[in-house]
Amino acid sequence: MLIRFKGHIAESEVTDQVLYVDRRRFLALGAAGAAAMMFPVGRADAGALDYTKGAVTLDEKMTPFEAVTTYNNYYEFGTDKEDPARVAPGKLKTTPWTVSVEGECAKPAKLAYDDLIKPHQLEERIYRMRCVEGWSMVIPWVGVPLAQVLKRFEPTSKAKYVEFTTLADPAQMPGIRSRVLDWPYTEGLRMDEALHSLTLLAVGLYGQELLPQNGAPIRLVVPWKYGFKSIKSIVKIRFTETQPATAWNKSAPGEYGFYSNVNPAVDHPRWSQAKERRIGEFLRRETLPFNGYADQVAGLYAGMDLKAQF
Ligand SMILES: Nc1nc2c(c(=O)[nH]1)N[C@H]1C(S)=C(S)[C@@H](COP(=O)(O)O)O[C@H]1N2
Ligand SMILES: [Mo]
Repeated sequence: MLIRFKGHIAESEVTDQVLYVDRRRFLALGAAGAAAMMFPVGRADAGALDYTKGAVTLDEKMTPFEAVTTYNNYYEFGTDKEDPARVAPGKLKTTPWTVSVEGECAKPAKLAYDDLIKPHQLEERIYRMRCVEGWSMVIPWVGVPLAQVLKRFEPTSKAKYVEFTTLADPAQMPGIRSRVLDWPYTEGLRMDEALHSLTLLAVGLYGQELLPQNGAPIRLVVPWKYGFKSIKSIVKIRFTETQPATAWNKSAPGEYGFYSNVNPAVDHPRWSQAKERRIGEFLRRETLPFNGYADQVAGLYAGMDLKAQF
């Protein structure tokens, strides 16, 4: 049956693909064993990074590199999970890369990747990631806390939010011919969320530079929010006084709010959010409030009705 694609779909609709990834992981762990884990497909294409092991870690099994880099959402390269890994590496040109930092700040600037990132010490952060579709991964990101980067531009007292924008180049991104979203992909955070110590500007995973399908060369990682807040391949960061529009909220306002905190008590209108499937596992687990980061972030939302401000 051919159904019109409407955007995100429940994990239960894509189980075949999940199991496919799982089967490949199983094979990788068999005969090839440790070698496959240390040198999985794709690792040779990207550069090794200099980073320190961060203080933030997680006592959960990491999702294999193979799954993290082949089971992706990056609609600019197509809406199937395998499209980004198949299409993005040959199409997305990540050098040179410039990020424009603008809006309510004393020191707006357009900076090349090196000038934006190199002044900072990179660290590894192992985070649980939860997609709104109902699947999750554990990913060892490499990056710099976003707060450290933002402070260099001296946001003014009017800066209440930060808006992020992904590249939107039809020559590099065949997926933007489809009108599934209103391009460019944009996202936003409240200033206190952006400055929270868990919020990461990621440039790598598993110790090496991000591959195009994961949002090279610079993407956001906000582990207590649904995955779509973690915007990829950022070309613009803008400080704003008012709440910025976001791509998913514009496309389906009844399904995706501005906050999008992981919340098992608030169902998506088309499916439950109570459980999730960790990629590589068969049984679903309970989804945790704020994706398990409630101790660190719940205070940001004190006094808010999280059912109304979903
Ligand atoms: N520009 C852009 N960023 C994006 C997306 C996208 O389609 N375009 N998909 C989001 C969604 S739905 C998820 S779950 C995560 C997936 O990140 P990963 O593929 O690196 O795991 O990226 C997010 N960032
Ligand atoms: Mo997602």
